[in-house]
Amino acid sequence: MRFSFGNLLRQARAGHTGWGPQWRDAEPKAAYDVVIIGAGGHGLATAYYLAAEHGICNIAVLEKSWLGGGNTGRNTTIIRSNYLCEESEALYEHAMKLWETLSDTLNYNVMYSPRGVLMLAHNEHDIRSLKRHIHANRLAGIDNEWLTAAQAQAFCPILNIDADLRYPVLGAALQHRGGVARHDAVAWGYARAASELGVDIIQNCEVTAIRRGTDGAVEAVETSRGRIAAKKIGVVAAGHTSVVMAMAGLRMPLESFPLQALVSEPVKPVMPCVVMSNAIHAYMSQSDKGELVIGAGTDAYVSYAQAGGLHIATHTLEAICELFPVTRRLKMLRNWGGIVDVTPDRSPIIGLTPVPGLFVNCGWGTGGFKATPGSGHVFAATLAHGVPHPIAAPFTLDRFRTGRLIDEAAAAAVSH
Ligand code: FAD
Ligand code: PYC
Repeated sequence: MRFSFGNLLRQARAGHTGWGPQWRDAEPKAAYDVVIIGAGGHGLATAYYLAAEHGICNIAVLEKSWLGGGNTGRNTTIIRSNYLCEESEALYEHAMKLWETLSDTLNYNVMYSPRGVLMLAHNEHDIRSLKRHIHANRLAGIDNEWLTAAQAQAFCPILNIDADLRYPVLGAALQHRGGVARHDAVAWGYARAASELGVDIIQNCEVTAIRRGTDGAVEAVETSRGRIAAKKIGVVAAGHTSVVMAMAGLRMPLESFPLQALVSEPVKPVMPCVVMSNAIHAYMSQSDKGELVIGAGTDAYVSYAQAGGLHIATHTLEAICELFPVTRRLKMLRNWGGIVDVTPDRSPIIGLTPVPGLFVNCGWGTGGFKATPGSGHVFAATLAHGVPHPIAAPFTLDRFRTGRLIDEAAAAAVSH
């Protein structure tokens, strides 16, 4: 649903009178069919699809702080499906298709804007890697095309393609259907829609322990607001997955890193698309408020600090000023960080665990926002049926034992 006064009126008539949180804040009950740990976009989407598509509504989504306050509210909202491996193409394309109708599905404007994502090549290696992705994507029916430097500049006129740049632009891959959405609207939209279907969303409720019965299966969680029983638990606690899974005695193949971003003061529209560069660790788009949204690579060291190293932001801004000289005199308004959990093959883990009743959805690293609808959709089916949804099936925890990895290091698009 696009913004229009007609749509506003429709929302008002349906009892949704404003822009912002309108879900029901619930008190915890003693027991639920399913407990989801983490009220980020993925956890809320999972709860919504469980209720909407599988008829399971006796669900609690437990959040240690405020809804959407984790990576969902901290990311730079880039959406694309130009990944390399067939398994990932299926997953991210599934999400992309859901994005296209998400505002209608949720009756909430998530401001999805497919304005095009341009990924720059600065050296021979980048050219080969991006072209390999383009060929793989086109074989799978996913749009992605090669542009010369001049064509890239025609698509994004403020891009500097001078040959004497430190990292000259030699060409770019363009996914036209890629773009951005409004991150907090995604969290709020899923929260409201799930809440309307009877899901309990419980904020300020930190899970501190996972209890297992004599058969080893999960039976309850201990929280800062008391014990809650459940036969099925879904862990969707990006950045802290290892901590939560350790409560059930499981060690995860994950490392947690800070990833940071910043926004400039608002200016008139200057940036028509998203531009990313893996080689120089910087990317930029423009929000609907006019702020230039700029992102950096991860810190080099593991940490749970929700802020990245200042030297990383400085390096990113140097690169941005070189690529987009028009930004040189802009003031930066805000800088923040989130904690991303990264797997060895840079692909997520979605599915069952060795503990009966315990399911996990994690390891999205620097790139899980784009997957939010698809991730929630396939994880809900997996939780409902107790077997992996076909699209989720390759993304097992078990692949780190069997060696059937899904290497997406080059598609991750942000240095990590
Ligand atoms: P979160 O939104 O982090 O939700 C997890 C929730 O679990 C949190 O709210 C947390 O408080 C809660 N939690 C943790 N422990 C507990 C506990 N013990 N009890 C209860 N609750 C708990 N991805 C893209 O696709 N495109 C981008 O442009 C992009 N840019 C990014 C930029 C930055 C700066 C960052 C940090 C990330 C970026 N990402 C991007 C990655 C993306 O944000 C994440 O992969 C995605 O948002 C993860 O969503 P989630 O719902 O799994 O996690
Ligand atoms: O996955 O596209 C992405 C992304 C961009 C910035 C951070 N992640």
